[in-house]
Amino acid sequence: MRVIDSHTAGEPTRVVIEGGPDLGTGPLAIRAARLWTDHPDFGPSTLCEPRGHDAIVGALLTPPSDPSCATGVIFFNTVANLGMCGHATIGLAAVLYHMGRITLGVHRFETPVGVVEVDLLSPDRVRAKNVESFRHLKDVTVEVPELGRVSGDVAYGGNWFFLSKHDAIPLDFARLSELTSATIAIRNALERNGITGAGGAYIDHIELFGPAHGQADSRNFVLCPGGAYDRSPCGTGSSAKLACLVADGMLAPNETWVQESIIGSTYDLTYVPGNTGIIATIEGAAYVTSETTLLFSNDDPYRTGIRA
Ligand code: PYC
Repeated sequence: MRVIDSHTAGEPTRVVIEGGPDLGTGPLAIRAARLWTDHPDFGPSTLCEPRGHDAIVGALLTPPSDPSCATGVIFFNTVANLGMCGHATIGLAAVLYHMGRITLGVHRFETPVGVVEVDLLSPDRVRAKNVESFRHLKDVTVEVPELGRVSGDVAYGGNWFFLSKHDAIPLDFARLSELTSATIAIRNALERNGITGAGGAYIDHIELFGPAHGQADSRNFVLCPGGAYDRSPCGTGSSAKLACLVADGMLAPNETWVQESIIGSTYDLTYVPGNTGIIATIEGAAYVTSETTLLFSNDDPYRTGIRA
């Protein structure tokens, strides 16, 4: 299998350019579902140790159903698909440019949750226009045994998020393991209490906010599906954050919001109104880090990755 790796604001993406599974034809959302039903070992083989690690997001290229798109893409991590992925969209644009498949300028990518538009400003600087983001629930409170009462909003930015200003643990890089345990406890409590996104959607991302350490408007810590945290400010999570700010009347169209991640990297975000929510634009930098052929020996006991 041939892959090209990059990172966007510190968060890794692995684009599968050759050797991925055949998902057949049909709408991209159906093909994306087949990735785990028909090929359950593909994600862990490609991303888990010993060939990767659980923070990597995969991007499987597949033909688009919409001919105006440069490619179709299915984002996945070691445990599940992601509907959209902001950092991986930015990384994908940088990788396709590196491969000579796209030029600088505007291109469309089809994801299982809608078409996103990227503007490749330079070989490593990308502005990505996300699918529509919106707030679903405001000020939900949940009892978390390990933490007490935690309040936050439920919002969609291409994935489902619970966004909270819970400040018991400072958003410091040195507190990563406590932040990870706390956000896993919040996610479990939401599930136990039946708190979901629209239509019963599982909330698989938890996002905590606090004051920026640098010049940004805010700092975040984002737990991704599974147990990894986002090194970047999370494109879909920042879009969900903007939707909440806009719903509270705190951000005007085209005003820039700078979101800082737990490692101090930043995205510049703006929005325009959508049909019921907002269309967020995420601008950040991505760098190609390697071109690799992954090998899978039949004798290798960890052929399909090291898993719990
Ligand atoms: O940038 O949207 C994002 C993202 C989701 C999970 C990891 N990164």
